[in-house]
Amino acid sequence: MAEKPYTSQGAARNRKWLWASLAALGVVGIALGVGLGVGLNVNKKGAGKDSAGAAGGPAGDVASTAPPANPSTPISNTTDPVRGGSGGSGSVVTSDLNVTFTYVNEFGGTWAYDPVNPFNSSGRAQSWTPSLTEEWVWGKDIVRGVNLGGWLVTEPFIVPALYEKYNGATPKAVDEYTLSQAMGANLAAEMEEHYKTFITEKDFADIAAAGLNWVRIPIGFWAIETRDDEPYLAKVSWAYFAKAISWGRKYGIRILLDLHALPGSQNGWNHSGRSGTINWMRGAMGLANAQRSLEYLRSFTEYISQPGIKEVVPMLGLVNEVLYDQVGKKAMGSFYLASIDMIRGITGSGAGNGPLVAFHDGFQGPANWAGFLSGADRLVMDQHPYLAFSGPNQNPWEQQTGQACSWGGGINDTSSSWGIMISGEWSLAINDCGMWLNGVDVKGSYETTYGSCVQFEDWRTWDATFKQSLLNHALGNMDALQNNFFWTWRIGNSTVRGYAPSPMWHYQLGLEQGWMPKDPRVAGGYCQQNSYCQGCAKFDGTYPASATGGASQAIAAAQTAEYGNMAQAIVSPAWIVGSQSLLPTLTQTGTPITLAVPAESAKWLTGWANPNDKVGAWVPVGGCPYPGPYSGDDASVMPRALCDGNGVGAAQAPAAVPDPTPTPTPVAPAPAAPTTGPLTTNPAAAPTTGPAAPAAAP
Ligand SMILES: *[C@@H]1O[C@H](CO)[C@@H](O)[C@H](O)[C@H]1NC(C)=O
Ligand SMILES: *[C@@H]1O[C@H](CO)[C@@H](O)[C@H](O)[C@H]1NC(C)=O
Ligand SMILES: *[C@@H]1O[C@H](CO)[C@@H](O)[C@H](O)[C@H]1NC(C)=O
Ligand SMILES: *[C@@H]1O[C@H](CO)[C@@H](O)[C@H](O)[C@H]1NC(C)=O
Ligand SMILES: *[C@@H]1O[C@H](CO)[C@@H](O)[C@H](O)[C@H]1NC(C)=O
Ligand SMILES: CC(=O)N[C@H]1CO[C@H](CO)[C@@H](O)[C@@H]1O
Repeated sequence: MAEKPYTSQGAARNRKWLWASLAALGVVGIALGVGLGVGLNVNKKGAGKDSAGAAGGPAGDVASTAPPANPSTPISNTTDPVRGGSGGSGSVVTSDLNVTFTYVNEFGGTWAYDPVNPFNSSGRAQSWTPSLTEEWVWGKDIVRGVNLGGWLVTEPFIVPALYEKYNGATPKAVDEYTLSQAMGANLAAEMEEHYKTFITEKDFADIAAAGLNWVRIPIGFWAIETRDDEPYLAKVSWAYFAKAISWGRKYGIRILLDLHALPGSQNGWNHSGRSGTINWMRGAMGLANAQRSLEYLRSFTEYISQPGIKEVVPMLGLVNEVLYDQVGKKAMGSFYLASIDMIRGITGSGAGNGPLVAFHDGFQGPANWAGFLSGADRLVMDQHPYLAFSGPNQNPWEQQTGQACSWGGGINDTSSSWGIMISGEWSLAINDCGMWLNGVDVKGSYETTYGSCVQFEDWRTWDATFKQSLLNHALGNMDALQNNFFWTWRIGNSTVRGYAPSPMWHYQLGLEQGWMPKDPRVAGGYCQQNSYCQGCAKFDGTYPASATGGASQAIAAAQTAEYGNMAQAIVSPAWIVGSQSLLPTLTQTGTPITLAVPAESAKWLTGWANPNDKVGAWVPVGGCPYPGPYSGDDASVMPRALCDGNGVGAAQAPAAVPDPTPTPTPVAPAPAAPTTGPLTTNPAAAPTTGPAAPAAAP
């Protein structure tokens, strides 16, 4: 989440690098023999599901299903008689940590885990949600989701205790970058303890019991690897994501994998890993960081497209919350298109072949993206409609609920005309109160204007009237947004205050304390019933065919022309314009990274869905110096010449040393330095779409 206007903090201006770009590499987007060798079998059709009310109001939906009091039963002869089995409400579950708890689910949900045949059994979140061995029907089934924020990508306001401990450190922990530095030698132990305890298997059972059926899980690129001196804990969060996949299967919860923190930072906010400048599709390292990002999306895609996994992780979010004003629509769109080409090259197109792919709208709303890549195979538009960050708001909640309801018509129109829309984040907050919501030790606009936020932060003082306002607000949002993911499932306690200090963002607490609905289906029709429904428009459940993997998936030619060149699309800061051919770039000669398969799944999974995908990984060109991944905001690091990859004549000193507070000045492209080999212009500036050729041989 996030959303203050971006403020430059100059944090990345700590190194001066000489750079030079290179010659020789392939086009963006890997190209593969498309037809997937791996059996991408289509799910069995779901049978006997209740409709979740695509066509109707709440009345028919809410008829509750009596909980079957099944005892736990063994599914098959199992190597793990303790954890294996299945059951309904009242049965006893043993978790992967050997913790025992009673499964309680008033909506007819079941859990199931069969270690012998793990991929053909699954829990069911509720009687009205298809299990993972059944098909999810877009337009009929509704995503009622929640984010697992603050877990695999930490945020000060979600896990304040982690950051409070290092508030006095040097540097002060303000984002995961500085937190990792502050933890120092304890990083692995402390961060893994957080992963192990903040979200556990039991949360998946509780999420199903709350009537929810999807989770969105933010993850940082360091789940795959870190490079050079990036301080994040590498690879460990992936092991926890893999656990979440097995929990999702056991309890029947689907997962949206959300790449939330990208190399160089895509928004300059703390939850991108590092707050400060934006160096992704922007600045001297904008192209190289984007190429790295493509490589990470590739590893994720290969993992989650495997049979047995793809049913649990049916959606991949490309990039969380790019800061539109700083990066620009063309740069965003061209990265999205390159990603989609790469992903569909791996998975093939059409229903059942790899994940749906979601892109974030940069807070511009669906009208801004009308027609974007129209015709693309299973492309999803993601918006994060927050009301919290538009100034020191003292309006009554009811008025803001009307605002939320007013979004419903546009969502329904876009669903009919373009494709699937989700609201990947939203909250109950209509002001920016919440401890460290605006960053560590940063006061928000409300506190600055009115002096105190404590009445919104200490939920223990809330009365029934206020809780009802929040509950109504939840219902209005859920009704208008339809396919939605609340941000977030849990806010951790502050050690200083002794309670969770951003309660308007805390789903689980709201459930317990009465400001979140016990059954989210009751939201159906809320806006209409309360006369909030200006501009309401019904969506009849029929998406354009390409949106759900039906016939005619082809991106309109005008769109591929507009967004087909990733390097040329980088135009920020303004000094880049005209110098794109000098942007540092990577080359596809590395070893691709296959994500680790948990030991218990090693019999069934390789981690790599498409054995024909053998293109080299995007890596630095040997012998060419690069600016640091976060340092490209400064014109002084922009190369003046191409690098041929042998270090010969590579580094050309910048024309001038920047003054301490440089005003960005246009950099004239310098003539290429003489080298021993032929210099070419940067091939990354070549068009990126169309059937891609195999990249440069490793
Ligand atoms: C489990 O094993 C026992 C004996 O080894 C056998 O009698 C039984 O049929 C098996 N059950 C299943 C579900 O395979
Ligand atoms: C859980 O208990 C079983 C035996 O009851 C044991 O084999 C297994 O190693 C334990 N797992 C953990 C994570 O402690
Ligand atoms: C379960 O999987 C096994 C092999 O993994 C397969 O033989 C069996 O037919 C599957 N059963 C069902 C009900 O899908
Ligand atoms: C958080 O604080 C509340 C009191 O506000 C307490 O009841 C709860 O147990 C605490 N949670 C944790 C995980 O310590
Ligand atoms: C959107 O369409 C759905 C399905 O027809 C309907 O239930 C809902 O009320 C509509 N929302 C708005 C805000 O019009
Ligand atoms: C400085 C900074 O990046 N602050 C952001 C930290 O994250 C919160 C929550 O997402 C934002 O509101 C801040 O703007």
